[in-house]
Amino acid sequence: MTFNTLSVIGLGYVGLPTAAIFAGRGVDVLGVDNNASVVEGVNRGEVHIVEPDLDKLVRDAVSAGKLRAATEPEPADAFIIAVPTPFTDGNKPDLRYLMAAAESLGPVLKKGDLIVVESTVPVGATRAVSERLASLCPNLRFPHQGEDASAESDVHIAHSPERVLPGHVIAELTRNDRVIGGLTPNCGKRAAALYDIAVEGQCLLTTAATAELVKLSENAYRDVNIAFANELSIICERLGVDPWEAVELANHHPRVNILQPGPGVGGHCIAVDPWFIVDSAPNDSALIQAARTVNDSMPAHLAGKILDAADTMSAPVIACLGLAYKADIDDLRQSPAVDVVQHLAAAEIEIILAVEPHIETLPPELEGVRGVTLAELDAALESADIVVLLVDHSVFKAIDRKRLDGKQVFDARGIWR
Ligand code: SAJ
Repeated sequence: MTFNTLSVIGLGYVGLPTAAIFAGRGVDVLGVDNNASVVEGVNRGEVHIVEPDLDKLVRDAVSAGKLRAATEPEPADAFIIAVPTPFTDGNKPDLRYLMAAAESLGPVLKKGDLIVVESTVPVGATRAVSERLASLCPNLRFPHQGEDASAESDVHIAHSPERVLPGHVIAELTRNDRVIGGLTPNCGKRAAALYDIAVEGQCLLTTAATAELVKLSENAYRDVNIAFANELSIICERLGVDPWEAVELANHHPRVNILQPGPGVGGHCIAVDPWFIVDSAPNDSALIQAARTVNDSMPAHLAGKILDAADTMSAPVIACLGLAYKADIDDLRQSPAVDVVQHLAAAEIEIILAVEPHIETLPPELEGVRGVTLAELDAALESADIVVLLVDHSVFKAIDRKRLDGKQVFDARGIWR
């Protein structure tokens, strides 16, 4: 079971680090992305995402001749699909990128190849990939078509969800245990042999459907737990109790571990994946749906409190510190902080100074929005009447509290208590 060549489809937050790590272990890796500027950048040894240690890993792999990139797949022993699986406006899984990636492999697939879907997908999607490819490659036998000892499939397909935490991707890619769900047991074994090259954690074998649900459950579990913390913070507010102190004290109990309340849940995973479960089981997922509603309601709740304060001032200047979806990263996807700023702008606040040290231009949602400008931290603190802390970036934790004197402060992350 040797893998001399690997192709990683999708060079984003997961695909690019994965490609670089396998290349670092001596595999000849081709990264495939339909964005030509990403491909050109990787071929120059450059990265387009902020992730600690990734730049050196990619630079070294490219200069060693082990990693290159292209816009179209080429034949390889194994393929890892790591493309986005967003949701539609109606909270339904959008599998267009996944299916397009699968279809792009049709022309290069051959007997003996392995395909691993790493993208987070609803239950049944890995099988759907197999079915789609079978219709494109009638001369090859695919795993959903049945496999026994005498008729092993020509192509092996498995799901092995990525579980890495942005900001810690390189360490987590190698150290985390991997759940590997083969469409057949043989598919699982082959995928485990691939990950053995790069992963120090355990490879835990199961079915594709179980692996799909496990990944969704992990993120839904976190979403539900954050929703508990957020709901508790609203209860605390009503009762005049400091929510962060209450959480900290409750967590001294040996079997209690409440997460941190905040302005809502963002990112491309936890705010999305629970919907994939809801879509598959709408009548059996009341708790998961309620958690989504609680977390999604947090930005409007916070904005309401800020606007109440703004109503007592004439022409207030509001500084919003942080636009990223969480601390010390540049990722603004589904960010509750952006949502809060949108609410303030919609209420016609004249001057909203958005401070986000990790970006150079406002995101599309705020670009050209009346009243909103991207500002430097010092200038924003200087002129603000209201300071809203939205993201617990290290640089904001270091702010001298005296600079907040005389200002109305909304600390949505509890860092200035
Ligand atoms: N958040 C809180 N309070 C908390 C923890 C998080 O409000 O106590 C908020 C964050 O500010 C952020 C959101 O939740 O807006 C999500 O952040 P996160 O750090 O919990 O998770 P992600 O989205 O960066 O990464 C998650 C991880 N999943 C789990 O921890 C179960 C990661 O391991 C997954 O690989 C990743 O989703 C993914 O790609 O699915």
